[in-house]
Amino acid sequence: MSKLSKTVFVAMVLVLVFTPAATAAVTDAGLANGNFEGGGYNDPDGDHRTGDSWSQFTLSGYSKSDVTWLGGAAHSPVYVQDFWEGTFTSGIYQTVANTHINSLYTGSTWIKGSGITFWIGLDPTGGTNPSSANVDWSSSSVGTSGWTQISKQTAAQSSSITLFLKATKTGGAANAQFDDAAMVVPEPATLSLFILGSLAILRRRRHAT
Ligand SMILES: [Ca+2]
Repeated sequence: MSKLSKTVFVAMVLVLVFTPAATAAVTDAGLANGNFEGGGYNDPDGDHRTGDSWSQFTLSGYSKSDVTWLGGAAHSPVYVQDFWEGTFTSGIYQTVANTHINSLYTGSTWIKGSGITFWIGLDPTGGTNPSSANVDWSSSSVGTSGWTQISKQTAAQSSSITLFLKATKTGGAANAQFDDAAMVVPEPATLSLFILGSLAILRRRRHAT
């Protein structure tokens, strides 16, 4: 075995030894303004403000919404996506492009609101209809006066995937609030490419000697 081959072999062994840590690595799937610090816009009017890069939906009832300044009560710096007013099922969604088909995507968000019921959903086909049967919803979580994280994982089926954050309010005084939404994808592909690359170098060296 040449010196380079030995070096490559040692590198491969090291990679295999550290495989559990390496495969646990995740990468940001490209969700924008997940922390709601990036501003908002009227969707469709001043009573219904939505975080930039997100779109709003109402499935039933009536809600008002805003990107609300909560200061230190926000989960991350100061702003949250906020729903209140009557009884409603409302939420927001965002489609992320350049997904890898069959890769597992994990969407997550922090939720707050006593007695509010929350869900997080993923449409692995990239659709934007919250009523579609394609949306893979989490089980419901009832909010409290503190921040709780919920998540959902699904395998992408097209070149884009949509994250939905949904809340149902049936009474009470609490607002439905979201902060620090995220979408990540595990990256074993990088590791596999490295091993394949190392094997290719080894084979080339063997042929050369
Ligand atoms: Ca925030």
